[in-house]
Amino acid sequence: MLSKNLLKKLNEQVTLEFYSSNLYLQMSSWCNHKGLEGSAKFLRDHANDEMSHMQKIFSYVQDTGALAIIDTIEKPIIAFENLLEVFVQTYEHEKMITSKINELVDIALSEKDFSTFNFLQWYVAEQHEEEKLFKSILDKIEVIGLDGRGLFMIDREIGNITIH
Ligand code: OFO
Repeated sequence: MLSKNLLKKLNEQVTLEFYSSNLYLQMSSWCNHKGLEGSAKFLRDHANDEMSHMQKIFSYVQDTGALAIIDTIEKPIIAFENLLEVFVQTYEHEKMITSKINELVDIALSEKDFSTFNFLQWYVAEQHEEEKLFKSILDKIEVIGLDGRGLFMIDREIGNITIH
């Protein structure tokens, strides 16, 4: 059985994963609008991935016999300076999510809720991959640059990334 505090935090994470999905979906629309089809596809796929993160926690909360609650989902940012800003934002966002997951793990451990601790290990590994992925995109942008054909090349590269 989940403690009151852990239930509250897990439900907050459900809402946050919804926000992640909306953020990436909104970013994909910005990319599409700018003709950056590769990045638009990648971000749209990633938005779907975030929905699966949400669903996993939603189901876990329900499986414990508790009530999963979806709170108000914050409106995502809609305008960006350029593609670099989009991916700086994604990287910063993922680092924030990692800190929220770590917080959850910390609470589960301190409450000796080993079932939830075990459940959260998937998210710990996932966040490692997510940060690595978005950092690698930033590194690519830095190497290739966004000037002239660089933007076309980087967009194609991003479009070729497959989401696991
Ligand atoms: Fe991008 O990992 Fe969930 O939020």
